[in-house]
Amino acid sequence: MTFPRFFPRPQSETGIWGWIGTVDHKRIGTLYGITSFLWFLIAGVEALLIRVQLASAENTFIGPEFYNQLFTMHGTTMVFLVIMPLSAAFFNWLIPLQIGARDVAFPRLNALSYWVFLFGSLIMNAGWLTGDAPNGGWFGYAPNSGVTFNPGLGMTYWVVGLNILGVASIAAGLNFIVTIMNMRAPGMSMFKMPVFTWMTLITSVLLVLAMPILAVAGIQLQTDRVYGTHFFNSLAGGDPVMWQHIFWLFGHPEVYILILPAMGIVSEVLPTFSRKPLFGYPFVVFAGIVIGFMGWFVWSHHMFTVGLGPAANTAFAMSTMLIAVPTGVKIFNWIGTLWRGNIQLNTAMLFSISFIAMFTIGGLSGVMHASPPTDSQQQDTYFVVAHFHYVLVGGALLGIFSGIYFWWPKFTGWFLNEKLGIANWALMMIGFNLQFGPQHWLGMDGMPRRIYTYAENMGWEGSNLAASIGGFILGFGILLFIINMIYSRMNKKIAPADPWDGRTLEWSTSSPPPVHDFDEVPQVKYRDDFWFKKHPETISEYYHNEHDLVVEEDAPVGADDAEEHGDDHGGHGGIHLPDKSYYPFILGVGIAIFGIGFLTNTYVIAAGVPIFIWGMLGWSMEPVNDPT
Ligand code: HEM
Ligand SMILES: [Cu+2]
Repeated sequence: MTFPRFFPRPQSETGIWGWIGTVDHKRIGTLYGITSFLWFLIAGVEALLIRVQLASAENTFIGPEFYNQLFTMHGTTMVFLVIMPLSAAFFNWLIPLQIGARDVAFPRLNALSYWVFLFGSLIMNAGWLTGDAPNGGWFGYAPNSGVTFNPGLGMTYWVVGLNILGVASIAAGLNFIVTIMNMRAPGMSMFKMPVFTWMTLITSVLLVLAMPILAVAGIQLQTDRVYGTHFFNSLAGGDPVMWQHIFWLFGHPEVYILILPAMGIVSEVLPTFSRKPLFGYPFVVFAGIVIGFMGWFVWSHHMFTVGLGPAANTAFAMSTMLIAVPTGVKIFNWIGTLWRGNIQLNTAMLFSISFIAMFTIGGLSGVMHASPPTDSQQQDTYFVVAHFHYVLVGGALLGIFSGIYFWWPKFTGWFLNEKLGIANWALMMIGFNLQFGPQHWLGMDGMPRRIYTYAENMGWEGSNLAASIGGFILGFGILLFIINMIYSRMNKKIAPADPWDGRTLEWSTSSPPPVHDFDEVPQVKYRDDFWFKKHPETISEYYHNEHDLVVEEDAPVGADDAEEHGDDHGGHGGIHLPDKSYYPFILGVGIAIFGIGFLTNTYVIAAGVPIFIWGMLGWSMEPVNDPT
């Protein structure tokens, strides 16, 4: 059975329609990267506006209304539209390349994830255009986020956008789980996978389990706001504290969704530029799994001051302190990797080493507020702001920048400039520490979060001014990165396939890789297979155990094995590649219109439905490859 086609299937590689119809994981990765970088700049400007306002006491540059919108959208954007999709850009680009596959398991679903992410992000930000941007904080606490205290469309943009973004994340998570489980090159057993692939797998499992929880809270809030239900209204028998439980039950696994990809990145960069394998690979992997598991049992450390009682607080304090153990294990393994390594300090490496240091500071302040009495002093102060910026900027973002400098030559075929890179790194590090270091003291001194100004006699001006100057230095660091991209593109220094003497399979194919990634499906024998094949003399040094050398019999066979399929649809001589498709885009448009309906009226919801069904039916009846 076929579904009538209203226009021909996309063929062209280039032009706007080539991008809209693409199902190539590398191009989708690029789309994710560009889109989230643009959101990064917008959220950065929001942050700088906040810093201008707080630079001096009793400043009147920004009023309280606008200030609420700024910190809400800064946080929401950085979490959902920057760190998560930048990580997704790396998943997309790297996972098939690292496991020796030709694409992800479900290429069209992958395209759908991107389009849904794009539309969700636009809906969430649409409030800026109507002057009605979301203003209830990135955690959207009830009852502040309900219509009673927050009329207007602001938080409706937020919750509708969030619900749509959740669809993208769940689809992407499923896609990468299936890809990693089923599409690894022959010989690549689980414990021969690169660590970045492992961390992507764990992150994907967390996404699939955590995003539906957020969706529960999100749908409840959405119906509260749009249809007048009372999930979080205590007067009508609802419960505002329930929002906090559901949100943080999602929210804490979410922080690991944000950090695990960066941990995967530094676990690739550090060994490469220390010229030795990752120290304690199984420990790093198991620590990741343990973090992914224990992350589910700590959520109420965000609620120590809610009044859940001593039993609950004790339990969550213990679980929170425990989760620092696997985190510490990883830190020791990274340091162990550097130990006696033949260290090459380039931009990627500097970012990775800084990641270890900054993330450790953030982890330590985390353990401090793992103690409820301590936290009762720190909760809702700038101390917590300092904590999560050390883990998110000092951790996740530095890791991502390390990855950008490391894999840029692979993605583009040319290098980023090293001198500009090091200046970029130095400015970011100085600015970052100047901005967030003093916030520890401000928090200890009692400065609350989310206040738009403070009195002169509080003694907070010096630290706030320092933080604001730091913010601008950090901003200049980012500006240098942009200059670096432009400069390096204009003065192209061409990159070979394997510029860093890399360890994993992505370095075995050309830079940038061909559409079909690998001319021949790689055969894997070792962990860090590519490196050991280049340096066979080092094998005996690291593989003492005969068993490690045996290729496992039941190792999965690449699903795209050319000989098995032997078809020629992609035109690459026996290499199987899926054809392009418009349906993911159409389905994405349907979902977006459906969502916009909740912000406008029921007719718009109804208008979204047929487009949605059209996309779904067309997609399901469209063969992966048209018969030629
Ligand atoms: C050693 C591991 C960690 C521990 C023990 C820890 C502990 C905590 C605790 C107890 C809080 C609540 C503080 C309060 O509101 O009073 C908190 C807040 C927070 N943590 Fe961590 N944390 C750790 C690692 C991380 C990581 C890796 C991330 C993200 C990458 C992260 C992100 C956050 C965020 C975003 C908040 C604030 C949420 C908000 O109120 O807006 N933490 N952390
Ligand atoms: Cu937490």
